[in-house]
Amino acid sequence: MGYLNGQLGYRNELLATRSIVKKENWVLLEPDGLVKNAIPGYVNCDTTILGSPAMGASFADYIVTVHEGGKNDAIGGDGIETFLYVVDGSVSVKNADKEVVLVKGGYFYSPENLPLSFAHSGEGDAKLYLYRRRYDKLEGYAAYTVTGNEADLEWQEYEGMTNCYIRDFLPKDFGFDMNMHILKFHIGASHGYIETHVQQHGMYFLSGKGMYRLDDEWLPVQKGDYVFMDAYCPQACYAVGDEGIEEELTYIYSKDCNRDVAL
Ligand code: UGY
Ligand code: MN
Repeated sequence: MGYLNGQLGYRNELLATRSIVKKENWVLLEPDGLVKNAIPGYVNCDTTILGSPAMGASFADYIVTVHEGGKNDAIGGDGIETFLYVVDGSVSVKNADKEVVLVKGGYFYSPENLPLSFAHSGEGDAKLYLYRRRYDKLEGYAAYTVTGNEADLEWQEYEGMTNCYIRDFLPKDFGFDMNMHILKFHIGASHGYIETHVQQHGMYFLSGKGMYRLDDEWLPVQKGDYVFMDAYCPQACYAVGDEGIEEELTYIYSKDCNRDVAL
């Protein structure tokens, strides 16, 4: 079953997809073709696993549609850190430290020793982007619960360019072994150079359209797509579209940080 479009049965067109999987290099997943994964603990939720170790990622990423009465009472803990971002709708979220109601743009980071739970709230379905990863401990430092709404985070000019901006979700603190960010490109904006770095990314496109360079290919991407980039995958993009009509290109992405190479 095509999960996000709910389409069943034959289609009029020839079978086709924009999804491409190059394990241990990069992966592009378009929404059409994603399936529901039955995962213990999720009640009244449609859950799709996007990034995972099966493609080379050190983390797992999910899109979760939370229906009325939907919940999960325990995600993470036991060495697994969790980051939850509300793409749409509303959920209540808590761990042993904090309890909040999050709306669109809301986020919650729960450290490796604290399982997190969420439950549907408000009207209509909620849509969550969820990240889990085994925490990389560092002697003398610890991560802690962080929550808020991205609308309250400052947009910073991105690497000296005046038409692209970044928001960082987690504090600059060696207690954190990863961070989540949102990048926003006005139409026509781009990265200043093709990045090549050791960190991996899982990336979910929130709005707009772009041409993304992944290794040695340029690929069209748009709202609803998911991209995984493995270590050292060359990467950059241009935001495209008709100014005034199209939305800016924005995506939320994870990046590991603050640790030396394990040898
Ligand atoms: O932070 C980053 O590495 C980010 N600029 N990468 C990316 O957008 N592909
Ligand atoms: Mn990057």
